[in-house]
Amino acid sequence: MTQHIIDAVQVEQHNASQRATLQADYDALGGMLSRRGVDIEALTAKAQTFAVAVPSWGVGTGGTRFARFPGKGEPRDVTEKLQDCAVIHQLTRATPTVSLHFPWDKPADPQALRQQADALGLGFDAVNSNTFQDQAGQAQTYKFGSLTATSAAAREQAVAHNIDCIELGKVLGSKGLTVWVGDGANFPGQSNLRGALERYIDSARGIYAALPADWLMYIEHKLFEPAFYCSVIADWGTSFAVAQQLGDKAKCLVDLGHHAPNTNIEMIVARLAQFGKLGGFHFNDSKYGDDDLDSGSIDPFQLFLVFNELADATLRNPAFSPAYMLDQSHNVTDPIESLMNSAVEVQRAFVQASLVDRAALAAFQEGNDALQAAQTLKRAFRTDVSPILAMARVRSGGAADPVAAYRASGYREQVAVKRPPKAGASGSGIV
Ligand code: PSV
Ligand code: MN
Repeated sequence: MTQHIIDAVQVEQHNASQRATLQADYDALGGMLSRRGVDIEALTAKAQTFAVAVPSWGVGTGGTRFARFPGKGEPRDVTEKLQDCAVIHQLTRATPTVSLHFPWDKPADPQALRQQADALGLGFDAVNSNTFQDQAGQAQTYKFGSLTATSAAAREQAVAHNIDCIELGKVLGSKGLTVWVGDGANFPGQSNLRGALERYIDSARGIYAALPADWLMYIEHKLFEPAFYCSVIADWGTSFAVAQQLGDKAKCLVDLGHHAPNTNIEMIVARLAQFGKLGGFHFNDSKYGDDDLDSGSIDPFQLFLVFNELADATLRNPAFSPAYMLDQSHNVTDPIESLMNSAVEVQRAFVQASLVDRAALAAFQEGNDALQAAQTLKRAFRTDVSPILAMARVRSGGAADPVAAYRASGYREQVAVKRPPKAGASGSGIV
C-alpha cells in the first residue's frame, strides 16, 4: 500500500471541484478529435503510460555560478529528496522513478533507502556519477580531468567511483549508469585532443566491464562548460563513436541544453535512433546555453519535434524505449512546482506527437508537398491536449491541476517548519 504524502482526501476534493469543467472540456476535445478519426480514450490510455524520471538534485533550489538563493523547506538529504519526489509523482502520476547522483545522494543504508522508495511507490532510474567535483578527503584531484586526466591515479579513482555507483545502483534496483564528465581544456594546446579521447575510451572500458548484463551505460555529451575551449565528449558524434567502441550496452544520452544554439536536436535524435544508439534524455529547456530551464518553457515546438521523431522510431521498432529523465535547475520557482509542470510538458509533447497523422505526413513527404507536410505537424502541435493530460492524471489517482492541488495542500509551508536550513547552507553558487 503506497504511503501518500499529501492527504488523498484533499486530492479527491480538489478533483471533485474540477470534475464538471474537466468533463466538459474533455467531451468537447473528444468530439473534435473524433471528427479527425482519433479516439480520445485511446490517447488518454496512452498518456497514462507515460513516465519520466525526476532528478534528485532538481528538488533543491539550484543556483548559478554567481549565487544560490535557497528556498524554504529544501530537502536536506536523500530521504527528504525522496519525499518531495513522491509528492511530484502523487500529483502528476507521471514520475514513478528518481535518478540519483553520487556521492551527493550516497545513502548510509542503501537497502533502507530502497525500502523508503518502495513505500512511497517510487523506483530508481539511472544513477549518475560525479567526477566533475572534488569531494572532501579525496586522494586525487579532478582539477585537470577525471576519466581523461593525464594522471593515471586520477583516472583510476574516477573509474573506481563509477564502479561504486554501479554497485550502489544494483542494491537500489537501478538499471543504468549515466556518465557525464566536465573534462576538457581551457586553452588551445592545453590538451592533446586525440590523446584525451583515447584516455576516455580506455577509462570507459573499465567502467563498462563492471556493468551487469541488464544495465545500460548512458554517455552524456555537452558542448562546453566547465571546459571553455574544448570538451572531450562535446557532441553526439563523439558520444556515438564512444558508444560504438564500448559495445551494445553503451548508448548516447541527449541533454536538451547541451548543444550549440540553433542545433537541430530532433535530427540528432533521428540519427541516434536510426543507428540503435539513442539511450535516453535529460529534458530541460534552453535559451542561450546549458540553462537548465523548465521543459517546454522556451521552445515547446522543439520538444514536440523531438517526440515526433521518437514516435516515428517507435513505429519502426515497438521495442524502442529510451530512458526519459528531467535535468533542470530551479532558481526562482518552487522546484516541486517546476518539476510537476515540466513532467506534464514532456507528457504533452508525447501525446501531441501521437496525434500526427503519419499516413498523411508520409504522403506529403513523398509528393514533396512541403507546406502540407509542415501543416500536418502543426495541426498536431496546435491541438490543446490539456484535458487528456488532466483526465489521465485523475484516472491514475493524481490531481486534475497538480500545482493548484499542491498549493492547497500547504506542503511547502509544512516542510519549511520541519526542515530548518542547515547552518552554513547557502550562498555559494553551483553551476
Ligand atoms: C551537466 O551539465 C549535467 O547535465 C549532467 O547531467 C550532470 O550530471 C548534471 O548536469 C548535474 O550537474
Ligand atoms: Mn544532464
